Amino acid sequence: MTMQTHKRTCSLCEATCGIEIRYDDQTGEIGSVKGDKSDPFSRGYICPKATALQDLQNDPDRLRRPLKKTASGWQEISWRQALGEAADGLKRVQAQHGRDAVASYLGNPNVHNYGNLLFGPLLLRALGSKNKFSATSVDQLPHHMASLFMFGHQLLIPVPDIDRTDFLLVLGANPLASNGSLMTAPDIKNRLQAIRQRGGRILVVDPRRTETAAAADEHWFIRPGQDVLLLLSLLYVLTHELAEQLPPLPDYIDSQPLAPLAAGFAPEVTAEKTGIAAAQVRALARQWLAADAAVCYGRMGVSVQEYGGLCQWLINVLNIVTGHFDRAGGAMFTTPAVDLPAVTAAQGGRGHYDRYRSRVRGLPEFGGELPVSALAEEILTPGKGQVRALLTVAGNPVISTPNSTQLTEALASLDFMVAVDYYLNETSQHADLILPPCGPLEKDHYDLIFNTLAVRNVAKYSQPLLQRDAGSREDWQILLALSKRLNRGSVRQRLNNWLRLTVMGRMKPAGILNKLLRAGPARLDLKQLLASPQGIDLGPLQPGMPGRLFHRDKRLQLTPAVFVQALQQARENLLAAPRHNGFLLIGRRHIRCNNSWLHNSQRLIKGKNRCTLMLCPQDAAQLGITAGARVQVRSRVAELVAEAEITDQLMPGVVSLPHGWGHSQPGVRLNTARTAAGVNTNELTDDQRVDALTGNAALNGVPVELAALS
Ligand SMILES: Nc1nc2c(c(=O)[nH]1)N[C@H]1C(S)=C(S)[C@@H](COP(=O)(O)OP(=O)(O)OC[C@H]3O[C@@H](n4cnc5c(=O)[nH]c(N)nc54)[C@H](O)[C@@H]3O)O[C@H]1N2
Ligand SMILES: Nc1nc2c(c(=O)[nH]1)N[C@H]1C(S)=C(S)[C@@H](COP(=O)(O)OP(=O)(O)OC[C@H]3O[C@@H](n4cnc5c(=O)[nH]c(N)nc54)[C@H](O)[C@@H]3O)O[C@H]1N2
Ligand code: SF4
Ligand SMILES: [Mo]
Repeated sequence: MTMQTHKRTCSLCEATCGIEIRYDDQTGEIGSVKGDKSDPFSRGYICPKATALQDLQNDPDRLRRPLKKTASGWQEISWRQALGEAADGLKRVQAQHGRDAVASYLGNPNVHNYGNLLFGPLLLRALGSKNKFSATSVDQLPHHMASLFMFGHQLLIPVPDIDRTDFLLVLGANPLASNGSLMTAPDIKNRLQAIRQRGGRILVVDPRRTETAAAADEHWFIRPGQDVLLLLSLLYVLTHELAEQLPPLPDYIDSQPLAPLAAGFAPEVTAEKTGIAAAQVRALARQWLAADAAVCYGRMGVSVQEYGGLCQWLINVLNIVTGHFDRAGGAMFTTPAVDLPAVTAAQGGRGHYDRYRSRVRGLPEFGGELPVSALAEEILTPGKGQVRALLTVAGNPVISTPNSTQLTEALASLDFMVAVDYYLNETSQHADLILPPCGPLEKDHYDLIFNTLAVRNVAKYSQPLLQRDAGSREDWQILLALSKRLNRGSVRQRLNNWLRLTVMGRMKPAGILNKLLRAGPARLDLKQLLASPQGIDLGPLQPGMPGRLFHRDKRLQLTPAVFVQALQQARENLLAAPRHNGFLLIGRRHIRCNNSWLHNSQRLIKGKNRCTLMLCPQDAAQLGITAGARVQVRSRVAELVAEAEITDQLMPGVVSLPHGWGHSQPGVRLNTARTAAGVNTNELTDDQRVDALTGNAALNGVPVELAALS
């Protein structure tokens, strides 16, 4: 036996840390997973999840062969049978009820899997259904919308240049738990500390004093869902009181006057609703203007709430009008080795909005997808165009999308369902067929998406560590095989499609990647990446305006009509007196969890219960709730019982439950009692609460009532 070292990127979250795996080259057994000090980006940092990659690889519950649901339970079947029956079932439903009768849902791990990113669109095209859904609409949809209208491409998302900023304003993000999002920045803790060490400042605005808030210079509580008012009040002060200090707008920017947009939102007006005093807002506006390099960054807390679209637009506006955009230390764009915005633009994929709407509720399409909050009603509401079958790829919407009970009911009513997933879990248990891809260490890896969102330009390719066993498939092979079987149209179209699919299949993801790298701005190729398995540093982010814009006229739209209109429509509501006097529920993440699917790892799940309902001491005292007590939590759509954790991290009137839990359902094949602990907070979240502009789910700020149980 000889122990060898394998370098790769951890693909579990957005931070893209370099890892070094020691393994036995005879048996493939893994000895250790450590941070790779030679990775130029992550410099040896890893979080506890990386070591769980081996648990995922070795997990006896991870499916190795396709499963078919039969009257006598799940049966392992061959790939040939599974792929044939999956395609036939989808075709049958479409033949009977039309193309839109088959819906698809793509989950978060697709963006960590470049094979899926390259081959997934082919399968969706083969299905040809308008009912496409994904985790985007419980996540970053508002960022895409702001980028599309302001910069001309849904994927051209500005990244906070945290390595060079002096002032970081964080709204609704907790990178110390999440390791950063739409800001790929491994070892975020040290990167944040470095801001303070060079004399800079971090201010966190969050209804909870999070791990990130505790490590910042300052933390302000804000009432959930009121960030839009904070941003408008900042804009008010900047445009009404400090206008003469604002730098002139660069001449590539089109804007209508900003002062009238912010009129009426003086900090005195917004203070009552946000809970942030007028004097604080004024001081912040002044300090912001005075800072050499400042950047405002907002994530899940401001994206998945009722005004997520307006928030992400206003964050961009704030950065741009104060001159903290497209320059070191501000909000900047990447120039990744595979220039994903450019590649997708060339294929007509800059994005679009509201070309059609969902059948039942009329929610707008974005980029060819409908908001997933509408999925259950599209299945449950009879009529022409009703969804009768579903394909999920790397997604667990039962746990991850709002009103889980309704979605469970909907999935149980489907005529046919296929899940491409590792696990027999809360979602895939409803499938007729489960098609499991190979393990995470049995495939190659390149970050197409996260290099586009990284705080430095870097490139790194990882080869498979372990050989796939002969009977397993990679995700992209499953998607390709299904696409080929679903191929249809005229003879000529079928032939063309078949040729294209065959050529792409022969190239494999790595061959396509090689082409994309060579066409990219750094003119790299796979050979160079293979020679540097620790990764290649391509330097800090570079200014690129206006050339980087994707609007054909190379102009930046600061005040796109859709946002201005949405603001006008929301104005009355925003300025109305607060209506809800009860509690508001928000979410949270923990460093040892990853959405819904790493709870089977013993090393991650051990320790005390993490799925607690956090509330502050005053609220607990008022309701007679003691630490560890069982609390009934009721929303419009459901009620559940959770264990109380009393902590002054929470502001009064706000309670927090993490998402991703609730694995105790009978049909699920996940092994331990610990895994089964916890409740599913998305039973409480409401499919009817969406951001009216984007259709994104409003998972934060859900009105709930609490009662102590004896
Ligand atoms: N209340 C509340 N709800 C939330 C959130 C919140 O903050 N609060 N966060 C939201 C966010 S940001 C997101 S991204 C979504 C996530 O929503 P989803 O993506 O639907 O859920 P995940 O838990 O990530 O489930 C991933 C699934 O993919 C499988 N899987 C993992 N890796 C692979 C792979 O390589 N190939 C295949 N085929 N399958 C794989 C797993 O077994 C699991 O079933 O949840 C959202 N839901
Ligand atoms: N360990 C771990 N890491 C992860 C994940 C995971 O599940 N576990 N998931 C990954 C995924 S898919 C994503 S998208 C990212 C998300 O990355 P983040 O956005 O950094 O993650 P969250 O912890 O959800 O942070 C949201 C913060 O918003 C706050 N908040 C809630 N409501 C409001 C509000 O109305 N206003 C304001 N200002 N704040 C509010 C919450 O208290 C919370 O601190 O994390 C990724 N990384
Ligand atoms: S932060 Fe943790 S889970 Fe995320 S990439 Fe790094 S090691 Fe992996
Ligand atoms: Mo996410």
